[in-house]
Amino acid sequence: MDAVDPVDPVDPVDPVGPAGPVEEAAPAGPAPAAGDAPGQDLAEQRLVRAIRELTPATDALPVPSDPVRPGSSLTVARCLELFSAQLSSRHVDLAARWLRTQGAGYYTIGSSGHEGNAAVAAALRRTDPALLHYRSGAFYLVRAAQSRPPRDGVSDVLLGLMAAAAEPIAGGRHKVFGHPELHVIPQTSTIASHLPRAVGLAFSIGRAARLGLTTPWPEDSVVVCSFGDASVNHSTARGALNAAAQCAYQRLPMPLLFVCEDNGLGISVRTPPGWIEAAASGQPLLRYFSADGTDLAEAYDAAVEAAEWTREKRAPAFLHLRTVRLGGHAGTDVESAYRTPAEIAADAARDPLLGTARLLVEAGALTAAQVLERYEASRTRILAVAGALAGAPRLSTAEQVMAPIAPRRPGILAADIAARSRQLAGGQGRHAADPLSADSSTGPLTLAQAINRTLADELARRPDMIVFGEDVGRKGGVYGVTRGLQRAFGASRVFDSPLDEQTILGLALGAGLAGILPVPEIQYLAYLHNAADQIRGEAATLSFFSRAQYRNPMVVRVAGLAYQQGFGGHFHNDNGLAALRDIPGLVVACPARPDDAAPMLRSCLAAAELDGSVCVFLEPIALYHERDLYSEGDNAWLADYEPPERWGAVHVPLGRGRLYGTGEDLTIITFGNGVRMCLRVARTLAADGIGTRVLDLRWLAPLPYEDLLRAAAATGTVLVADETRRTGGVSETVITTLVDAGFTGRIARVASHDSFIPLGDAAGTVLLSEAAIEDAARDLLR
Ligand SMILES: Cc1ncc(C[n+]2csc(CCOP(=O)(O)OP(=O)(O)O)c2C)c(N)n1
Ligand SMILES: [Mg+2]
Repeated sequence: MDAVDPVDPVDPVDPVGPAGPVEEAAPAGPAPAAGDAPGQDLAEQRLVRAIRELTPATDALPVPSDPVRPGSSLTVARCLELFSAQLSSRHVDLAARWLRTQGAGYYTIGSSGHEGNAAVAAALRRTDPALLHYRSGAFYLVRAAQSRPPRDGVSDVLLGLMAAAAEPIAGGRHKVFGHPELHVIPQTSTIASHLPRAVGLAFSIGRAARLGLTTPWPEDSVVVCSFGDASVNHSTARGALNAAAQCAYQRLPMPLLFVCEDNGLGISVRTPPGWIEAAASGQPLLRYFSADGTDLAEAYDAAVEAAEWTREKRAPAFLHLRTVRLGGHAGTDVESAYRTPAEIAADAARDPLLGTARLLVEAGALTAAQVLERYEASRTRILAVAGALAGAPRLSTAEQVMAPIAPRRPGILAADIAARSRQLAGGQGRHAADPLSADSSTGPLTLAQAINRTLADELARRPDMIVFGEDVGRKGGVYGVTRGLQRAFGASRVFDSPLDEQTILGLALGAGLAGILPVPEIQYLAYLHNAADQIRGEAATLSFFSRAQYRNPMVVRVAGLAYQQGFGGHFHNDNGLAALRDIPGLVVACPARPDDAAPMLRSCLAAAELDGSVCVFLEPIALYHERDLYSEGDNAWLADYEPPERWGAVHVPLGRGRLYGTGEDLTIITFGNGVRMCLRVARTLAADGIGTRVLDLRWLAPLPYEDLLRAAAATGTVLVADETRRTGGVSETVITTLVDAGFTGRIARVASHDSFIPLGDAAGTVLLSEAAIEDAARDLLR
């Protein structure tokens, strides 16, 4: 991470899991020495001089309910309240830089110049979910003050930039704005990555109501989502704006207020003047509002109008707040390297604090001297709080840091599945229009049919579950895996999404927050990479950065892996899993056969719902419709669908493998397509008197650690047969796991080549083959 990233590197120094005890967190951070408090720098001196020169426009004293300026809906009383938050936000920024010099703070990206966002908070309800920009200090402080009872938002922010364990949302893991009671959902450093989630949340509030589900938010809520001007150019942002507009086009509720805080810069790069307006205005489906964000009255009026419009129309709006950035991008960024003194001075003259001071002085609500008194009183208060908190304990052990990554409760999952099994066996909850009962409930199923059947049964049991993606609705999936589900469960629960993987996953992210259990489909593994950050940076980190106060339950179904008989080329046969396997806490399931797919999918859904797990359910395309194992027509790759009363008995816990055979000579460890290949090789070897046992990992994360060690120890000779690539593939981890555990037997591996997969039969030249597995097995035993 570079020095200018919105989140300065946080020293992994100390504590808590969800609501963990702060007292246990040790050691305290350095406390600044008394008398170290900073003086006014040149920019502050300039501000103070400008405030001193302000004069009243009237001799009359206003009453609190008067407009602070004729024609504005911002009253004097409200303006005074918001000014207080603006002052606090500014002094928190100054304190952050001071704490940094004292070695007590780690984060100096401030909100200075953006304090106009106080008006946005004031224009919204305190229960409207907010996904905020990293310059949202004033917004956060206003929200905190609106809370019942009011919170001291200043302490929250200061604790955050100190990486203190007592910070209420991330607990010292990150500097974010967030708090469940304030309905502020924490965001990552990745600019624009929260916009798809915001779209998903705005969509899901309406969808949940339609499904009769309760969410943490009132049905008439508006979701607010803020970001910078440079971020508008990001394809993630453009995709989200497009998805919101497309919803509006279809008259689907999309109560989403996009707020662009346009300071004209992305670190050092100028946004072309007028670009944001050109890019965002004039779109009939995205109502554009604009205001000078340095003028609190104007910003408030525009924010009220935009929020009311969005709330009433249930349609998206874009509020363009023209702001300034005072100071460098972060404390470490020297802006004089890329801005002229005149540019810097021009922005200083538009300081929002000066703007609000002018409003109040001109209205006769405060004198210039009183403004300065408040300014200094705010400084004194914030520095006192900062000084008092500077010694706060930090995270100090890996266990403390990692506690919220992926809470798992296998016992509770198993009990839930058993209970559901009883419930369905008793005839409750099974959907009357079971889509498969006609054609496949009587005979053995393929992998695709088993997944379809399980989705049907789970949709019937879980009214909060939705299934969506490209082509999953009317067509029933490119491979027919969701066939019949829309007909059976309706288009509110099983539906086609726009062709944008970031939107699909963003929808899942928002739906999960709203209390829905989302099962998105990514049509091909190659196209997950197109949107991987929505899983990697968003879904998987939310629990970590919120001490598990927010979670992202989801089961992402991904069709993937190779061996589609001469079809498709690389993008339909992608075998790259490294980008998933290294994500902390992510569950990666890879069922090879129908009788594993059903219980594994049930386990993933239960884990998502009960533990908030983020699960990727990787479905080997080439096995979807496979029927045979050893010979044509043997139907040995089909399996009966277990009736509900057996679900408890056949439950597959996360991270448990499946062992085939009892051979004493060789253990082959594999997964996915490899399972079928290895079972065939095992039969060939058996004909030569070689006894083999085959372990199907089934779960690529978490790996079936115990099963793996046991299977390896049973023969002392291990071949890893890995259809993913030799570099970065699954076999690297399996072998390392064995070595780390002290396995001293013989080990070898066969994997696919470090190649992309070509079209047609040439694919076979780079993919793991049965022949390669057999050769490696014989070599190993030679
Ligand atoms: C996807 C991504 N790329 C790059 C960065 C590094 N970065 C952090 S902030 C920033 C500029 C953002 O500018 P803008 O959106 O205008 O917000 P501002 O800081 O000006 O308020 C960049 C490039 C990032 N955080 N995320
Ligand atoms: Mg900017």
